[in-house]
Amino acid sequence: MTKSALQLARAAYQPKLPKALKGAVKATEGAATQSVADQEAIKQLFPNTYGMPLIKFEEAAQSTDYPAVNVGVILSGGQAPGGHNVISGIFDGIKKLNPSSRLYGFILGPGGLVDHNYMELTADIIDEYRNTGGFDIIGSGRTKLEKEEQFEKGYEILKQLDIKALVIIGGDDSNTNACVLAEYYAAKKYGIQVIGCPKTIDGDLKNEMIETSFGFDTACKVYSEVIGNIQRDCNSARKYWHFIKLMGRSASHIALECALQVQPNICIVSEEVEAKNMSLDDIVTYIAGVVAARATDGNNFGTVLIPEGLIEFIPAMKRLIAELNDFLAANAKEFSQIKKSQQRDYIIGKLSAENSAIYASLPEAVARQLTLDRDPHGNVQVSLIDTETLLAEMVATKLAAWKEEGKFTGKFATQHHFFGYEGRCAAPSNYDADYCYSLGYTAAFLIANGKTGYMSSVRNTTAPADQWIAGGVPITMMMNMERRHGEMKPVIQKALVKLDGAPFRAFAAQRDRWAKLTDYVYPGPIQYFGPTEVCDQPTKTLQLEQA
Ligand code: FBP
Repeated sequence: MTKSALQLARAAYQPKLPKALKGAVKATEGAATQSVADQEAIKQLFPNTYGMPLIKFEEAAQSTDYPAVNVGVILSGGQAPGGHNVISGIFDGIKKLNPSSRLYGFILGPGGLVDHNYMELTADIIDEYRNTGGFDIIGSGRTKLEKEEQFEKGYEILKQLDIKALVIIGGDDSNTNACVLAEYYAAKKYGIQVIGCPKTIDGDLKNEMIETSFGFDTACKVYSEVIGNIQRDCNSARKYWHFIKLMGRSASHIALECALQVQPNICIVSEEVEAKNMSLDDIVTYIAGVVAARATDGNNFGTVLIPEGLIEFIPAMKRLIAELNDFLAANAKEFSQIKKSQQRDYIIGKLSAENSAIYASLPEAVARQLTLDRDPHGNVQVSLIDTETLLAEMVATKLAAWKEEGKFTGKFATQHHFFGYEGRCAAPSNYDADYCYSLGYTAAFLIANGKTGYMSSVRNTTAPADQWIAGGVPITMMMNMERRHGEMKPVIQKALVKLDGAPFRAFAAQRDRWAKLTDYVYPGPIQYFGPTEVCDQPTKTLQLEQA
């Protein structure tokens, strides 16, 4: 494999570890835990893994002898910077505990376990991937591990390879499934431990015990670099409004973090839109108002950050999408026989009066996206909707009307961007490189201590790595019951942006100033070598939350 100069230098980087994991380690147990809600229901569904104590690793006076263990690892869902370091942390951790331990990777996600598609990860292979971005060491996939026959197929290969523990690196859904698998293997007394690791650039897998999901730090820094560059371009040419959509699925953490880093003129936060019951027109009016106000100062340029999931948080759009989902599911055949050119009118004629009016007001392309693109569960794939174009077009229409009325005298030319895939496989920042390696190393210790149904946890990460606190959190502790596909299911509670949280409050306190002034910040590219204040800063979100 040909390597860049940075890759070569970066391969030699030794990720930092919490002090407690460097020498001899002992596990201390806290009090019994409870799920965040629906305790009785969760307890009944997880009789073997409910109520377990929190685990904290501490320095021990003398080291323990551990038997060799074979461990399997799976990368699940969307890529996030640092996945390779989780794997190298697991590898180094199990080898430290017993050099005869072995690590197997299941190929292309949970499907690899079910289909018995695997490879042994030896020292040579691991060394090729240390501190690199991507999940390409074994690949990732989105197969859901949820059926008993999948668990049994998995058990066959785990038994054959004498694997005693499986680490699932994933987001909230994958870790929910890890917990269900841990419970299943415990109930069957198969002797296989299952440990989860918190991954997702979206930043929505976090709670009291999990400070952040890995990858959020690096991805936000990459997007902020590029937005910063765009803002400098924007402030140089002074002729475009840039509409920038940012990945993140439902939650607006990425958009909010980027806003805190770059100080754009506008950032929409989906959770606020929902809380204030805003309509699409309210959002458009707000943006147009800022554009018009800047125009009076002669500033016909600016930046607008838009979270990927916005559409689903606009209450009226949410109702429209829900009715469309039901209608199309029930009338799929009839709809498929309608000529493309007549589909829009057909839908307008079938929906309730309120939803029909909203649907009719949407631009042609967006209306089509809402009816055509469904995921395997029958839901609209919101990330495929060009919200940035939709908003820019609607703002242009509103400004044209205001111009007629003499309320807008400026110019309005737009550029559109969508940043998502650009950041998911970036070389992990020092924060993610260290955090991920520590998460993997912690997972090795959870395995050595016989734990199952736990998520690897590393906390206090705004302090120097030496002071980080490593341990394990029972996954059942993060669960509640939610309606999924018409049934109540136990799931890890998703963390959306809290409107009373410090990051949102910091943003809300400054946004009017950022709207009017041009006070852009240009973060520049991630730095891997250099002064610690340049290289090792955690996200603003984490700093504000932990302050
Ligand atoms: P995960 O939740 O699996 O980590 O995925 C994150 C994400 O990048 C979302 O931000 C985005 O909506 C989605 O994946 C895109 O999915 P895909 O990779 O299948 O295009």
